[in-house]
This record gives sequence, structure tokens and C-alpha cells, in this order.
Amino acid sequence: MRVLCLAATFAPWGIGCLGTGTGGGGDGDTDIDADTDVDTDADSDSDGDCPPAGVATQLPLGPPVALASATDLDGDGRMDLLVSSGDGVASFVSSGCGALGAAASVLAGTSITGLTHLGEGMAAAFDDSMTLHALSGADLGAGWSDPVAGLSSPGAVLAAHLDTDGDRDVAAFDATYGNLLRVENTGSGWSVRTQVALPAGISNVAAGDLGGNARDEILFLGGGLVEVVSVADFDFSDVRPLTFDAHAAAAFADFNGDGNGDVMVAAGSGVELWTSDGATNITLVDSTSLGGSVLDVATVDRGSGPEVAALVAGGGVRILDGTFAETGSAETAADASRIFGGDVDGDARDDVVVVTDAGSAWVWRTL
Ligand SMILES: [Ca+2]
Ligand SMILES: [Ca+2]
Ligand SMILES: [Ca+2]
Ligand SMILES: [Ca+2]
Repeated sequence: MRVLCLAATFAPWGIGCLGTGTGGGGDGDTDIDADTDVDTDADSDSDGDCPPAGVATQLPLGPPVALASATDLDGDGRMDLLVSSGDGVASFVSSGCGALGAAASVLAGTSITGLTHLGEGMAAAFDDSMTLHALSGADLGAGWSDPVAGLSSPGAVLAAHLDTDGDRDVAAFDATYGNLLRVENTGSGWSVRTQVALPAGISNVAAGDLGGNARDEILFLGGGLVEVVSVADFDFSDVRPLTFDAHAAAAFADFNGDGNGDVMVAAGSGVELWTSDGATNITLVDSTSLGGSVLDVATVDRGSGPEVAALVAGGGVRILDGTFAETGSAETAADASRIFGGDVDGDARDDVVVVTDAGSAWVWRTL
């Protein structure tokens, strides 16, 4: 019975099964691991649909995943997941104990090139007609769409505080990261504020606050590492190349606990800690090797301060504290490519969600 339920979830977006009881399980049960409903963490898992705590558990999502993001869409304090196969955007919302259930799919027939979360129940998607969509709520139904002009081809989008009004705005890139539009989130629409040409060699971007003011800094990653410092609203004219070594991804938080924002950066087979002086000057202070190419990093806070969760090629996940001591590890799948940190089960400790290219989420309810 439960195996049928698992199989049903491989159908296209929107087929309910996980966490919803609408799939093939005739008893309404949605036991994602099809085992014996052993409840390992005393979370009142009466119907067996909770991913067990302490190990990474595979939840099928559907079609291959080209883009993914994560935020709390329905405001219940639990991190939810947004994914796109390239055609439309689907939401998978956390149930009480961290199972991710298909909630909605929108923009069917629209080719999506970029997906990011704005926080506070909102996400942004960019499409190949150069339209930027704000998506809100578990059903992704509330929000707005506006064309944004100025790019030759649509590509990635990155949420960041580009001004000081407290909501996240969007940096929209062309397909080769050659140009960037700074787009204001007005609360009811998108407004392109400035445009800038970028240096060659960028393959990823990340944003977070490294001090100086309430706006975020942006890191350009790829065949180097470049810090772009916020100078004024929608003005990032202070561009600082930091190194020409390859860097893949970045996660922001105050990792050394001195009150200033820092950043953990995936670099080759290791992770680097760059700390800030509170005035946007960052310095490489330490690094560690994880024995394989580090594909992605995320910040997790399990109640004792921020740590970094690193995804190593092949599917291994390691959690490291600010001194690079390993505080947890898990194994996922060989095609795992993205990692997210956030509390999926509502116990106030961040968990880890890994997304694979083939269309699975691995939920690791951390201890
Ligand atoms: Ca939620
Ligand atoms: Ca803003
Ligand atoms: Ca710090
Ligand atoms: Ca948790």
C-alpha cells in the first residue's frame, strides 16, 4: 500500500501524496519511508508520515529539478520547498513533522530560468519572457508579475536587501551572468532601479549582510571570488576581487560569534571561513577539506549558534561549526546538487533539505 503511494508521487507536480493522504495509500497513511512506522523521536507520529529524526530520508518530489529554493511559504514557522523542472513552479509544504507534501503548481507552460525566496512567505521566479513573478503563500497564488527590461536573456535571480526598507529585493541576471538588474520589491510590484555589466567568469551568486549598513553585500562566485559592497540603495559600486581561485557557493551568518556577519564559502574540496570586521571588510581566516568537491553550502542554527552544512559531490552532507569541528553528517544521493537549511519540523532547531537533480528531496531532521 505504501509503496504504491511512493510510486504515485513520481507523477507530475501537483499529485498529492506526501503529507496529504491523497495518494495511493488506501489507509490515508503517508508513510514516506514505507517501513514499520517506528517513531524514533517521540513526536506523536501517530500516522507514520514523519521522516525519522537523525537520518536523511528521501522524499520523491516528481519530475527532474532544475531550480529550487526554500522558505516558510505558509507562515507556520516550518521551512517549505519550491522547485521547478524549468516548466512552472511547484511548492512542497512541510507538515507538522517535516514531511514535504505537494501543495500547488503555478505558471504551467512558462519556462522558468530563475527561482529565489524573499522570506516572509514569498518567492520570486523569472521567466524566459523576461517577466519577474512574486509568488506568495503555500498555493503560490498571491503576488504580482511585471516585465523587467534591460537584459538580453533571462537567467538567475537572487533575493537581497538592496535598500533599507526591510523587504528583500531582487538581483536579476542574464543567462551568462554578464549583466545584472537591481530590481526593487515595492510590495506590490517590481521596479528596475539600476543595471550594471559584470566581469566574466561568474557561475553563481549569493547575498548576505557583511556590515556597514542594513543592506546586503553580494558575492560573485565562479572562477574567483568578488565581494560587491552596498554603498547606497541599489548602489553596489564598491567591487572588490578577493581571489582568483574557484569558488562554488556561499552561506552567510555570524559564524565566529563576534556580532559581525561572516560567510562560509565552498572552494574546491573544502570550505573557507571569511570573517567580517563589521565594516564590510572580509578576511579568509580558516579553511578545511571535506575530501570531495563541495557543491553547495547552507547555514543551519540548531540553537547553539550558526553552523554550515556542506554538500559534497556524491551526496555526503557535513555540518561544521565555526571552528570547523564536525557536529553531524548524513548521506543522500549521488545526484544531490543543492542544500538548504531551515526548521522543517517546528522544533526550533534547523534541519537540512537536500535536493537532487532527478527529483527528490532528502529531509534530514537534525538532532
Ligand atoms: Ca511552512
Ligand atoms: Ca527592499
Ligand atoms: Ca562574525
Ligand atoms: Ca527542526
